[in-house]
Amino acid sequence: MKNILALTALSLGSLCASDGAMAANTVRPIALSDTATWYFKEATQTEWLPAVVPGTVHDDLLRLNLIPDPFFGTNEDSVQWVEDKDWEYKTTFTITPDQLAHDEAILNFEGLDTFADIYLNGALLKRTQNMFVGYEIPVKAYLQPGVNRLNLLFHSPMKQAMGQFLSAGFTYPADNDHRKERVSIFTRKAPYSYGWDWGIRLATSGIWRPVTLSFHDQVKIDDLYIRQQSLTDKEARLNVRFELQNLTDKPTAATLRLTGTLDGKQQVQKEQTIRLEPGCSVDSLQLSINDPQRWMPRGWGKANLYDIALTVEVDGKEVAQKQHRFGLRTVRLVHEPDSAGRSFYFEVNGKRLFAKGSNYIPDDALLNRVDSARYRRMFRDMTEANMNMIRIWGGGVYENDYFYDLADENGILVWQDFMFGCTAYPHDPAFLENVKEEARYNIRRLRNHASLALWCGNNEVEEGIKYWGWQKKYGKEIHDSFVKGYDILFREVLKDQVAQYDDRQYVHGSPFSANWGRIPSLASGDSHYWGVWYGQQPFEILDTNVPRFMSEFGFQSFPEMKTIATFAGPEDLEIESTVMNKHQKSSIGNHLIKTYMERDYIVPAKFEDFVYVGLVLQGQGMRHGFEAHRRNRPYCEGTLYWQFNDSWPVVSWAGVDYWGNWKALHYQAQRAFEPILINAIEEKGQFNVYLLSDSLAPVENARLSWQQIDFAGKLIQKGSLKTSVPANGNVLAMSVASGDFAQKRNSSFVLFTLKDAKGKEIGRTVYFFEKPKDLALPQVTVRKQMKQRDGSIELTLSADRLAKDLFIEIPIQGARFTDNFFDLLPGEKRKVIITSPEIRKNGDYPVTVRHLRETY
Ligand code: BMA
Repeated sequence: MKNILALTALSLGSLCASDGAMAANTVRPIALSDTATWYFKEATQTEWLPAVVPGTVHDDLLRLNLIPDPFFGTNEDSVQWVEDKDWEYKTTFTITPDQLAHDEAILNFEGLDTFADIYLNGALLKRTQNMFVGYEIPVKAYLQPGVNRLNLLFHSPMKQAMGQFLSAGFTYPADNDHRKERVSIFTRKAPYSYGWDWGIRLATSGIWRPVTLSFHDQVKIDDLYIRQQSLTDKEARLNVRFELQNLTDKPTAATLRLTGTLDGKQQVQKEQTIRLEPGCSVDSLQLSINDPQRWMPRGWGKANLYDIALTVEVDGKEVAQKQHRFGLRTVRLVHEPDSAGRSFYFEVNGKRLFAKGSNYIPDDALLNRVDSARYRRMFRDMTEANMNMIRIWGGGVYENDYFYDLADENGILVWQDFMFGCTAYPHDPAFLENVKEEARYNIRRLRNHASLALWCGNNEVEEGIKYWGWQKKYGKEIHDSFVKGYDILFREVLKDQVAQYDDRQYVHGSPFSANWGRIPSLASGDSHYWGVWYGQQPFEILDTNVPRFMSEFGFQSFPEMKTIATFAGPEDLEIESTVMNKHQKSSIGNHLIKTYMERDYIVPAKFEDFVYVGLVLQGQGMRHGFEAHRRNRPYCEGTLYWQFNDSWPVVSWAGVDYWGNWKALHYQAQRAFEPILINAIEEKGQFNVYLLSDSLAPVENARLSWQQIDFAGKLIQKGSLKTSVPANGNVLAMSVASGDFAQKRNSSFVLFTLKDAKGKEIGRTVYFFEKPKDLALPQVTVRKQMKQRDGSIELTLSADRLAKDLFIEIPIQGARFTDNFFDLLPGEKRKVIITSPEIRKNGDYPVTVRHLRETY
């Protein structure tokens, strides 16, 4: 149950440094009560109502039917009052005299959203002002035998920040903050909760992360920091630094034991006895691991993880333990001047890595709904799509520990933004202190994770200051203060915090300097290329406007119909209906989708066909970019699409919708991110076929075969050639005059396959010569056979003529498909497995199939 004062797994932080950096801790907490129940109320009311902790006011109101589902219809509007109120939470728990006899008791709040006054038994323990910081509060002196009362008063974020807003003298350029009084920038609270151009506004309050109480004797481990000092094939040397607290008032002799374990087998152990003076001590032990097994990113090998554990014994008795999983690897951002400008690539274990991935936003407007199954599903979405990197974008939250654990296990590198995005920020001393505390807490919490690759100051703040017209809008004085604030916050304060607490690299912001309107700067650092979309440039511009690292580019689509049906009724199914517009937060979004669709597709008349073609358009367009970025290695060494996920059901740039359904975009990413990709393109009158590999193994004696086939299945011509694919590099395997493929350009395609020396297929691609709207697509009915069992449906599809961009739909949210949004070739028999725990052997599921030609 969630409504308990959880007293299970504990995460302890540093009292020495008065913050709460965490690492897994095995000091057994004593369960005070499994029945503590939480209550909440609006501050001016008298009646207490049952609450669930962790959670938010919105979650509690929704569960009690006191607000309507904010995601449905236009309900967003009717729940906005919640953010203007103050809210109280309370619970009681019982303490025994035995528990009180321990040397210390720690009340640990892992996250409070945001302005909370914490009271225990009539005493004010703390006033908080930062959602991103966890607090460990020593409470032994406040506890009493018998019943103890814990109360929290959450101040409305609007009211709390209104004084700052009014005295600032101007409104900050936080365009994504959907209220006239833009207070968001004053509050250290998830920026997206105030609205975004894909986001509902739900400015939440509440105990959003676990609360625990634990007891400690003699010694408490406040922090365990594992640093890799050197790594060769023979040996890894680690420095393990720890912060210990002697909780007694006498010097204590403590025996420290440090162990390193891999796959359950102990690799190394070290022991040392030290004298701890009362209070805090910082010390370290050296550990060397022979024959180190490296942590490899996805696609390059196994993500090996060692368990590093520290145990403290006093008088032969274990009094404290802490452990963390740790990966041995090197990661370096190579961000150096070169002949073109300035490079931007990750070197992992000494090799250049082409980063394939996406930008992650918080997966829900109500974050407590994201349970561990959902986190695991998201990592499956990443790994199945051959991704090796995720950027945690700066308008959301620093994720919970589980997210980084999954990233470690799955070999997904994490690019971590600090939580600042798309606006200037204040830089007064109080604000900077608050930010420092937030940075210190999160750096210390996350620095042991192998997956963590980079710290980045913010998202698009410098770009805003330079290019978004703020100079004109605000005048020189205010604009100068934005520039000064930027330098202080992102070039000094955060940079210094990273340097102080971690060995990782830091970049002040993303993009580094490039703005899509100013092409020359694409040659330096990472870029967000919005010429496609905002600039209305064709997708083909991505072939030539290639950055060193594409950290964002994107294109919107409506989510598929079954997702739309979760927030709209049949009467709302029009592009511009009031309900659809509530779920389209980009004012120019629909216009741009239509504009691009007209260029490449026949725009369908029916709403659901428009939704479907929009999905296809987004997927094909983005794929063009992925291929261009890979083709341009080593100049360009990464592509992260905007955006991986959604925080509610909405029209957006996402590749995976709120309910976990892959859009065409994510299937196209999966294909374009295959370790070996066949990429055919017509360039300057030549028909060129590239083989693009980021696999560490070269392929010798491979065979590339091609067949030009018309839409009715008739072979026009074919050929093959022997080739090889270099390790982690590209080759132009075939180059012929485009004129060699002059026949039936609008009614044929070329099917490429690549086989290794043993004849195993290692690549496959279908190439079309013309835009979809110029193709003479045939009318065809797709035959389907279904075999059903509990949990899955096996679907076999076939057609005598081409069925282009075929989309299979099943009205089960989050159902997984082994493939979807593909071209069913003439005469081909294609098997697709659909899986979902909801599928029953004898259930009746209307599986439908549509393809492009059916939409006009
Ligand atoms: C990007 C992001 C977001 C935004 C997106 C689409 O650059 O960083 O701020 O949602 O553009 O406008």
